[in-house]
Amino acid sequence: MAEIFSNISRIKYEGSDSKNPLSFKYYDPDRVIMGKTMREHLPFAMAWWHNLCACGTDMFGRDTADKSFGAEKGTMAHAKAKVDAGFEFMQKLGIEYFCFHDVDLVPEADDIKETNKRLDEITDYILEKMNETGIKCLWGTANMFSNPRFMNGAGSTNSADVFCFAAAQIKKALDLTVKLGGKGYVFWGGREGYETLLNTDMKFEQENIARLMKMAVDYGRSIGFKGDFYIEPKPKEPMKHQYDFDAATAIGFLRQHGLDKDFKINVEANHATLAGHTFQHDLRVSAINGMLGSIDANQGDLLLGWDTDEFPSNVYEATMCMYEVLKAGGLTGGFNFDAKTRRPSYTAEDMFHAFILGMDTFALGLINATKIIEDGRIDSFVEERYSSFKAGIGKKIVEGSTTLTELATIAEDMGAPALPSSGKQEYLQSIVNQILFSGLEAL
Ligand code: XUL
Ligand code: CO
Repeated sequence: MAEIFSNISRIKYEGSDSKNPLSFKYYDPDRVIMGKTMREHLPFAMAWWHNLCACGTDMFGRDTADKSFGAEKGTMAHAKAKVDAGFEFMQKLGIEYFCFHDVDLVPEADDIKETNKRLDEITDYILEKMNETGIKCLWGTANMFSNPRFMNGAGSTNSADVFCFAAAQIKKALDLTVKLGGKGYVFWGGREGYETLLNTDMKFEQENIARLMKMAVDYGRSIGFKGDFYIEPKPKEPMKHQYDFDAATAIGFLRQHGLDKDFKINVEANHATLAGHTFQHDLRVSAINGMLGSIDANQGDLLLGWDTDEFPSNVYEATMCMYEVLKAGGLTGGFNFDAKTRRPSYTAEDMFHAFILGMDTFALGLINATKIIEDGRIDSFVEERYSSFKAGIGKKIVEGSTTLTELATIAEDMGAPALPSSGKQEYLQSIVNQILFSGLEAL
């Protein structure tokens, strides 16, 4: 088989002084940090759809990138060429996982039985490549948003026939995820939402989504799927309002329907910011509920109100992300670059630059987050900030051994309470800067 990215060799760690564009400056897979290698801390994944399928088309213009990989598009030969390209790409970058939707892998036929045959054939080929290279599947999913039949959603559709079709796709995608040894299975409810409440029975739609998810869990467990199911929240786009608005909403839904033992959250940075949160916020919400599962590592543009799916370059965000991940004891999933190169970055080399950027950004995030934790000033400040609840009446409140009446009496006897201690936000922000940029004085 001919090399596809023949002018690019394996990307190596060369350190921060290197000017070689095709090298890692910070991602050093074998470097040990807090008892684990960077590779173990950062199980990176390639998103099949963006990296091997998306060619730069947007609402106003057609493809800029050529991802035919030497084969005619829309054919099984092209599906195989994408596998060849994908595995060569991952090997050259040292990416250990991939994520896929069913329809990323093969051209969809009119008849689902024919699509499924194609999926069987391509996953046999993918499995061969996995065995040859040691590359693994992070998660699989079914695309239940592109085909016009899903215009009103999949679980939330008004058509029982479409609901059946969604079930068939989930069943097959679960079969494939198990076949490929995937660690997780994702539900991103792209069209599970509404355009107007004038035509929508919200309660019924949400109950139907839960019914579909329950059937998926039952089926998955029956075929030996031991991994996590994930909801990937997103507040809008393509729908005006999506039911899995953010981590808190999705967690409430999972608990309401008894799905919380089987599901965790797949937090996507750009989705969190679309919901009006920071990336760190949705990570924290997931973590404190024991549901931080996996991450779609990308970033948005805060000046734009849509999902730009950029490769992560923001070291502050990556630092706070890794701070949350380290504090939560790591992920059960991994870091999937659900990201695409910008439309004018259309060359094969740009695909490598993008992953180098993303991987180096998260390596920096990991190094910085470790420094913040080892420095300890932030954590001890937060600890100290709540110290009034460690003794006296504060302790009684936490232990549940007081009453509203006792507290009211204390308040009445105290006169005006002293102001709470300062939040010291600016001081804490300067600690973060000091930790991130120490060493620059050597210039
Ligand atoms: C869309 C998105 C999806 C999911 C998988 O915004 O993030 O690609 O990650 O369906
Ligand atoms: Co995503």
